[in-house]
Amino acid sequence: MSKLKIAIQKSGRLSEKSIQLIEECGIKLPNGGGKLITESTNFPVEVLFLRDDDIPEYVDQGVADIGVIGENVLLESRKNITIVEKLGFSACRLSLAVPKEIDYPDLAYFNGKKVATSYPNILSDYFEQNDINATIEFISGSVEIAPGIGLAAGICDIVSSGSTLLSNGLKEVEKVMSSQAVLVTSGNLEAEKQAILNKLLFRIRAVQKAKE
Ligand code: PRT
Ligand code: ZN
Repeated sequence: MSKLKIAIQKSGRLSEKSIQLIEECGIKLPNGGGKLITESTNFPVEVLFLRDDDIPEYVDQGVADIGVIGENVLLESRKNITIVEKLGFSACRLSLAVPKEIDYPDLAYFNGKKVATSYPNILSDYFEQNDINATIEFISGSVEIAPGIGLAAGICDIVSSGSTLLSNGLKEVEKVMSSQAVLVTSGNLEAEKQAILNKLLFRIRAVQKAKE
């Protein structure tokens, strides 16, 4: 019998909630051990633990059947995979921010400026849609320090409470997108796997309903 392969984040902001979701669906996972792949003992699923950025590619290639990622990572990946369910956790937004002392007029402020981000695809689409001509500087982490060290005039990064921006002397000026954790699939599962996914979705919806 085939098993549904679920890719979740190995360690980070989505990990705990992803495992919790699986367990709340009554799916037992053997605990710990630092394994990268594990099987449930009472439901036909296999869980793959990966970096969140790699999940879209794994799902697109069919190495994993479904995955749990933030909408920001999904959109940035530009992969042809679809959301099957919004999961309601790890809510955040992707926003543009500038040094707090800037007298920010509107989006045109970014014309001719450098903006640092880990989300170059989403940001370039956003600038293009809004007719802004800015230079995007890709950095993979600690984006918030870019304006302070003179690398960029502003940044585009994930914000949740806003305290990271504040402590780096920045202020949020535009929201580029809202995000939450979502369940994704490539959309071409074999019948047996689709049936397992349907069963899983039924349980996820029941769990979510119970929380309302
Ligand atoms: O190692 P791996 O690549 O798997 O993990 P990662 O470091 O890329 O991702 P991780 O674990 O930081 O975040 C996973 C996902 O959680 C993101 O893709 C978002 O969808 C979601 N999420 C929710 C967040 C936040 N909230 C968040 N606050 N992702 C990042 N942050 C960071 C942000 O980058 C900034 O540095 O937290 C800081 C801002 O937080 P506040 O509360 O100070 O505003
Ligand atoms: Zn990541």
